[in-house]
Amino acid sequence: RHKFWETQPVGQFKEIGDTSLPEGPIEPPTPSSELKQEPYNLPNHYEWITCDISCEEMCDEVFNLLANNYVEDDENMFRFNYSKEFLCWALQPPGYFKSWHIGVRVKISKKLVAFITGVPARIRVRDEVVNMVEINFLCVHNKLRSKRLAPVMIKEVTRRVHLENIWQAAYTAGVVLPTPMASCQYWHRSLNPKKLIDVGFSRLGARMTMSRTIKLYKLPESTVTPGLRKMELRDLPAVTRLLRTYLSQFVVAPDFHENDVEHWLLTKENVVDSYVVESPETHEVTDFCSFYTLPSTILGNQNYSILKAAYSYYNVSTKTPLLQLMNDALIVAKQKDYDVFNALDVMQNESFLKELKFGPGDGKLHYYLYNYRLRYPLKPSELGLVLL
Ligand code: YNC
Ligand code: MG
Repeated sequence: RHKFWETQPVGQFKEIGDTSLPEGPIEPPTPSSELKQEPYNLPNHYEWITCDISCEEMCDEVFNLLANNYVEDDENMFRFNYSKEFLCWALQPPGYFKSWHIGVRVKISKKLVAFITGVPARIRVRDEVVNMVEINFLCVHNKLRSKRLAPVMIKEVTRRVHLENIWQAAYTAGVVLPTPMASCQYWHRSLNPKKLIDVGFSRLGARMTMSRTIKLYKLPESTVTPGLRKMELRDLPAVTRLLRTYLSQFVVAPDFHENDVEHWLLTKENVVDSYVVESPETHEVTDFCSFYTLPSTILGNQNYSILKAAYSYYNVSTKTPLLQLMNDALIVAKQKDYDVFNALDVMQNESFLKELKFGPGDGKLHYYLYNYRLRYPLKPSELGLVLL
């Protein structure tokens, strides 16, 4: 039973397989005169705040809340450690609303104890582009769990999103809720196998020694594709064209314009890295690959405290085989001292995961839409969307 989610405009478990239900919005927009103008009530002693993430002290507080209380793996060995630079980037895309960066404080001590965010995004579903919010960074302090604060956080962000005339949302979670539009899996490619084994991220395979394992994951010192270089501002038109064409084949994907690509894909040191292949002959940009940087705190290890992870973001191959492009991405990540390269089985990623020695992770990442019904759940390969 989902006491909260049963009340929300999302596909319900009991509707699965009911092909008579139409695709599209589940409920119509509320007339603006009927929109709730005041915030939802919080338990006594707590207050809402709107976070100015560009303010250093505020960013520090959010960083600390998440670093200590955000997502962990099932065995509580690792916890996401989004950097401050990453948070500033993730929360301030073109057209963002400060009012969608929501915190909860203890009234007396002013301690930040909960957080949720939304950022605007145009997401295409089949042939319709929908203005949506992407919800992320929902976090309730460890000590305040299971008190039904999360539903209040979700209702408040929904209210504030509605005030901007937006009625649909996209989000991902490790937990199963009503009802995933797709269920994806993370795959991991060891770059620094010794450290990954030492910290318990991976295990030595059967009949494998450490030295054989290191040899197995060894990569060339330098990339192999002629013309591979960092993406620059001047590449924006070409990269946008490549991405738009590539993403058009998926059922659900972002509708990126040049200003979105500039924000989401232009390299930001230690946040997002993008590479293009510029043909040495024609100087045409023919391929593109990117990853973002999301370290994890290693909980309770004597020798290491941070796992440096790269996450595959958007990749487009037209001339360079995707396998070779991604192998170069691995080489770049290795050069930059990442310990592991992660990728979901979305888009065409399955075509290179096994061959490039990625191994399947445990646990799933479920993708959701709010107030938008799809008739059937999608295969991961039908999804063209990566959320942070
Ligand atoms: C979750 N991750 O099922 P029912 S992902 C959504 N997303 O409701 P309580 C979640 N709902 O089942 P706690 C959820 N996790 O009774 C739990 N729920 O109907 C539901 N963890 O609330 C749950 N961050 O406050 C149940 O639970 C109800 O104290 C229970 O708080 C949950 O950012 C949480 O994993 C996750 O900080 C805050 O466990 C807490 O446990 C925590 O009693 C560690 O809540 C960090 C963590 C989640 C990362 C993420 C995406 C969130 C999407 C939220 C939904 C957005 C909907 C669209 C809104 C805009 C609409 C428009 C227009
Ligand atoms: Mg709670």
